[in-house]
Amino acid sequence: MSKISIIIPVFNIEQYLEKCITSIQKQTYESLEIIIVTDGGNHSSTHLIQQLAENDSRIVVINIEDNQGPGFARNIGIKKASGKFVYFIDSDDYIPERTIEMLVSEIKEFPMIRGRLNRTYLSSRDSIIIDGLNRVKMFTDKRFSIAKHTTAVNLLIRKDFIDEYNISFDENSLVYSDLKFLIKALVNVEQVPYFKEAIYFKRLRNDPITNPSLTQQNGALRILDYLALYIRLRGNPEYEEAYAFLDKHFLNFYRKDIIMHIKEEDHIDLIFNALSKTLALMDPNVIKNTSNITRIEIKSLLRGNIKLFKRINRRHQYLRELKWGLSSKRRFAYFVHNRIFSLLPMKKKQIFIESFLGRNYSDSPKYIYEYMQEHYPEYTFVWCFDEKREIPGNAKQVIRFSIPYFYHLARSKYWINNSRMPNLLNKRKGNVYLQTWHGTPLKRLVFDMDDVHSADPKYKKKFYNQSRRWDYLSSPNAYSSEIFKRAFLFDKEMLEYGYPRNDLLINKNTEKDVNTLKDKLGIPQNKKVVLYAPTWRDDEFFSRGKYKFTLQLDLDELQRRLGDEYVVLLRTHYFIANVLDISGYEGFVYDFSSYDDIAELYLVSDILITDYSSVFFDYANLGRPILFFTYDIEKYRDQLRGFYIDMEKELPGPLLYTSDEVIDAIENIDDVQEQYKEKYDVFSERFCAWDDGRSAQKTVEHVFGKKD
Ligand code: C2G
Repeated sequence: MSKISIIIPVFNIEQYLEKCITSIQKQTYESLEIIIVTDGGNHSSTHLIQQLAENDSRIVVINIEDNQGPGFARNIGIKKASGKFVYFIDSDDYIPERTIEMLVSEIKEFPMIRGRLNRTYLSSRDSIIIDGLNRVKMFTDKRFSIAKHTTAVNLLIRKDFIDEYNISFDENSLVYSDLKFLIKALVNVEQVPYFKEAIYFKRLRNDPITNPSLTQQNGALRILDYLALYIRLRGNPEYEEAYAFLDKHFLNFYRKDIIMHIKEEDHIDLIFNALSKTLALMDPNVIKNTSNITRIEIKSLLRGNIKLFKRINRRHQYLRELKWGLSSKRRFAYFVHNRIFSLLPMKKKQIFIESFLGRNYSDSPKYIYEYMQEHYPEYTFVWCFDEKREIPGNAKQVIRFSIPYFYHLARSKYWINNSRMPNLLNKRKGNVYLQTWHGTPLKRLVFDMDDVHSADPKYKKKFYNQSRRWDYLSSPNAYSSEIFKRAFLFDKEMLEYGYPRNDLLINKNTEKDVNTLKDKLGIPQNKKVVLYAPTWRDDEFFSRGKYKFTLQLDLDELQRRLGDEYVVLLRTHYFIANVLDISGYEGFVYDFSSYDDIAELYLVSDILITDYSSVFFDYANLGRPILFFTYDIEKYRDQLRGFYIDMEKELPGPLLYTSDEVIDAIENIDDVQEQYKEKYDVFSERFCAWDDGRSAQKTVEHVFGKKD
């Protein structure tokens, strides 16, 4: 068995490293030398690496004091390698267990072999189905295309070939050092076998904001890095055979990457000279097949005329957006919003307002609206819903994503929202955005999450962009303020006045009001009420934004044991797309999932059952008993989200795991309440202290100014 040296450069990567190394240790091909090159950084993984090395004699650790980039680290690794072949893997990636075995079995007499990559956001995806037939393809003339993604990972290459041609990574390039390695190797071979199946997991980092991979880093630096490398390669006759590939690669980089970066005109200044100088090296024939506007733009670059270039770029960006806008109706609406409606004057006293993605008239936006209707009549409102509805006051209504929706968004100086607004919407200069959010966090939020298991893996990046538009953020308690700052990377004004949505719970908690509400809801006054309001699960969905919920409460048993005394209100989270089947339970179970305002359901209920939903933080304002039906707590806590508080210790009610336990607790609710009294008091003090029935007023006064 020939020895393989696997080289792994490590830099500030603790979170993913273990998965990477264990995937190598589990290889069916065992004759390995695992060279870990730690490349300066914060040393967070030192302990882990030491531990791994102690238990596996195949691991060799090289420590570099100062960070000098992965190219430098890999070159050191190559020098140290004593195997017949070298293989590169990145420390945040991992491989299925037969990868090395398969590469070794197919390399035959060739100097190197490459395999496909499978890109993934999750750590949990492991296995790859390999059918074993016709799996290797030979690259000859088109062999340079394997350098297209500028990565040398998943390449098995002979050590004596590396030495013979003195092949190395470019140490002056931080991001694209692999390109030189690949080009130098490829000009010295005629054929490269290539595995058609993916045998390598490349991790797509879900957090390009606080934990970016190299290619996710700052645009200007990355672009300058690329340009300098291109010059070094394109100016070297040794690589003549690769010139055509390099030119095409550069043009693509320009069209896909540089163009995006210079959407913002100020970004041009920093890269203009380097870009102009670099383009001069490119074969002019390469641009012949591009669009007119790209050609004209590149010509202005070659002339070194920055003013002209900026002008053409402006037009080019406009045309690109228009082309994009013409590709679908929805996109066209965004185009019209961003490029046309946003040119119209802004209405200084108009407020665009929405709650839970237009799904209902509820939550803090509702209470802010109602307060302003009474006390700030000079403001006009545009409410956004997914269908027209009856609401008090004289607000205009628009349907989400209709043309009037985009029109009023652009014209309203103020936006009030409790969840997210579409990613593609530009915020106008002068717009003021009050984000009220929708709950004290129990489950980890955005930048406090590791893997993202929900339907949209780009969640963190999108969330970041969306939250940059917020000017004010409502906070219900000091605990939330701290989390919001960190998890949302929020550094603007925090409005620490409690939740306007909870004003009702303080101001309308009287028998008379409760009975009036019961009549409005159509539930009997002579029965006690249990409200079941669970949250959604990140990994249970039909498609993006459409989640699935399966009822685990045994309604038969519930009715049998509690039916004389109680009625049950079911309330699923607004992400849940399926309707629960409650036929046969009429008069006992009521489905209020699509009812507007959960605060009214809190008021009429005597007991709340929930799980990991933030509803209990608000409900605690009422001082009534809360039960936690947490049948899947392990999965939820350990795999999906993780919690901010210790559910076992800090909750104001018991954790229950079966339907029977829930029923038992309801039957003995006085004992439960007594038992949790102390915890309940501590809990309310910590989370409900700011809710004093005047949150809407204080919030409005802060944003819109106090009335005399
Ligand atoms: N909600 C509801 N019905 C449910 C669950 C929730 O009406 N069955 C409403 C409540 O107002 C609740 C809010 O939606 O406070 C948020 O719901 P969570 O279950 O807490 O879940 P999520 O939308 O993920 O928000 O910081 C809070 C977190 O972000 C949670």
